[in-house]
Amino acid sequence: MPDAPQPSLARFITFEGGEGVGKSTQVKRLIASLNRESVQAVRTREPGGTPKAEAIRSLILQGHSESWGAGAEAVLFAAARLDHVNNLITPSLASGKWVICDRFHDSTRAYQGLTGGVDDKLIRALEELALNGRKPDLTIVLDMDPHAAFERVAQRAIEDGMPGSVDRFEKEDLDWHRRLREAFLAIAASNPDRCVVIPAAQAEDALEQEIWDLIVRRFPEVIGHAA
Ligand code: Z5A
Repeated sequence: MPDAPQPSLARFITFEGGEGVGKSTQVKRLIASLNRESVQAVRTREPGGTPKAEAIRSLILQGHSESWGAGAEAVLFAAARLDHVNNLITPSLASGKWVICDRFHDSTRAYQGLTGGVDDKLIRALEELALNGRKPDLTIVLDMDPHAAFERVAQRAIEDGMPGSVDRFEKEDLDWHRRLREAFLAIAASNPDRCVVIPAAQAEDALEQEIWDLIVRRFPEVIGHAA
């Protein structure tokens, strides 16, 4: 009799947190670390990741949907997510590739739900629809004071030659961003098996090492050098 197919060891990891906490930087570094261990990994982001989801990203981040309200935007994020899950995340995991995603469903809960005031029933219904049974194996919540994170974002804009350029979420005031930070911490506290909060106000190398140590602890079976 042929051997039964082995379950894929590919993992789905999401990064969450406020603006400028270093998610994109650490997503790239984690992919490089996994590749060094001969683990194939796909880097993706939300909103986005597939052509249709990227089209929804442009609509939202350029502010065209702002006047529709947080509820309608939550639906748009979920529509983008459904396409992303079905056409990129699930097929990648099925083919044995890890998926590392810069933001996922916790961002809808934090931004549109807990901070934006969208009813929890709608948030839960959208999660059920868009995730299609697919939950992250691990969510890393990068946490730091939003004021310090803003300084990073402002510095990046200067380095990119676009001082003062902000997208529509970055325009919210500091108090709003403080509530957003609390929202991510509350989500992590409610999902202790899935979420790990890591202080992000540390040097990039130190943060990368802390994240890698966590990955090796969580998934020793798939990291070549782990005991
Ligand atoms: N959104 C939503 O409302 N609902 C949803 O369901 C989803 C999203 C999925 C996406 O924008 C927006 O959509 C987002 C939430 C909303 N709101 N905003 N804005 P985005 O993807 O463009 O924005 P972002 O996710 O906040 O990304 P970001 O601003 O680029 O932040 P980041 O990825 O966390 O940080 P970074 O790009 O890695 O680093 C920022 C700068 O700091 C950069 O110059 C780095 O070189 C520097 N950096 C990074 N790490 C360090 C350390 N450790 N020390 C010093 N400097 C550092």
